[in-house]
Amino acid sequence: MPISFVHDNAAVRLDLPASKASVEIYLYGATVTSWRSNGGQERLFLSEKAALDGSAAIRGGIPLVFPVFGAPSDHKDAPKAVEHLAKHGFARTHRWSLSSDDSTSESSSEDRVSVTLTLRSSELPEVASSWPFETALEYKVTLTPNALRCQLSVEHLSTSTGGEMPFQALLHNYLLVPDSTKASVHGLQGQTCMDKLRDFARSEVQDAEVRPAGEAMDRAHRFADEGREPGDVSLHYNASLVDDPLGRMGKGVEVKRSANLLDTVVWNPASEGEKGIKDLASGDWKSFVCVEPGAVQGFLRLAKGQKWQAEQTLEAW
Ligand code: TA6
Repeated sequence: MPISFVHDNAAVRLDLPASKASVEIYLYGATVTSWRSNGGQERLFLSEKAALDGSAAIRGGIPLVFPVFGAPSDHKDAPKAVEHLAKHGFARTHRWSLSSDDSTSESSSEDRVSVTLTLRSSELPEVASSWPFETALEYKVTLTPNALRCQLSVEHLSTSTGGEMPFQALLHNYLLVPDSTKASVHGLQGQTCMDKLRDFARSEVQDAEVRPAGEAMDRAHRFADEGREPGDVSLHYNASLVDDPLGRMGKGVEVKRSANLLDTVVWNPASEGEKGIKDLASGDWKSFVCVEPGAVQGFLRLAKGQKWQAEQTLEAW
């Protein structure tokens, strides 16, 4: 079966047996927790200490950030409507539903399989007090032998009683790496970097590669020129520097995205930062670099009845 339920029905799994590619998505948060590309190599980091019982956001994989990135107070321009939201919003901390559309033959073939999950804010009683809009989220995940496509749609329902809906969104990819001190992120040169760990200081990225190199990094990047597309960003494992004698991991992961995801956040807590994160085990910081496409500087706005769509494709190379 290309689509099955796993982990006591808490997650859905897609399989492409011929290529040994697979993906697992927890309904809680619609969080992708495992992506194995061609040959079966895992590409995402998932903490051994991650809560998988719906008691907290899942540490690892691809948590979905919506409708605010970080704490509302991180944003000078945060609209009143997001003021009472939890860090990274509510999408990652609620159980989504499986859409019935994926039972069609279109959603699965020998080299492609998809599933769609949905979440409606009006069905989440505890969100109603902090989010005055009726929002319908749809998340389609498509697996092909060497890539994972994640499509997010945000609809501000016409039945909503609020005015324009302000929001941010981001795909918080925890990319598995053989050694984060050796890994580098390419494609950010010339972008303006906003450094959360240096009081949100701004500077231009001069180098062709950005390396966490063992120091905590928490930065959002975007081109300063209005309307300039972000382009693709890639994570390089720098395999020649790390212990991967069989070369099983390949060279890295390419992060492609729709042009409306203008920001790329790069995050690694390093050894110091990791100590404050209870669902990371000691040394986990060496196993991932987060490369996160999103729209997180300033707020997008949707009028009632409007839909916003964005997507990323991760490709192993
Ligand atoms: O994407 C980077 C970031 O916003 C960091 O500031 C860091 O806090 C990280 O996300 C993880 O956040 P979490 O709420 O999952 O601990």
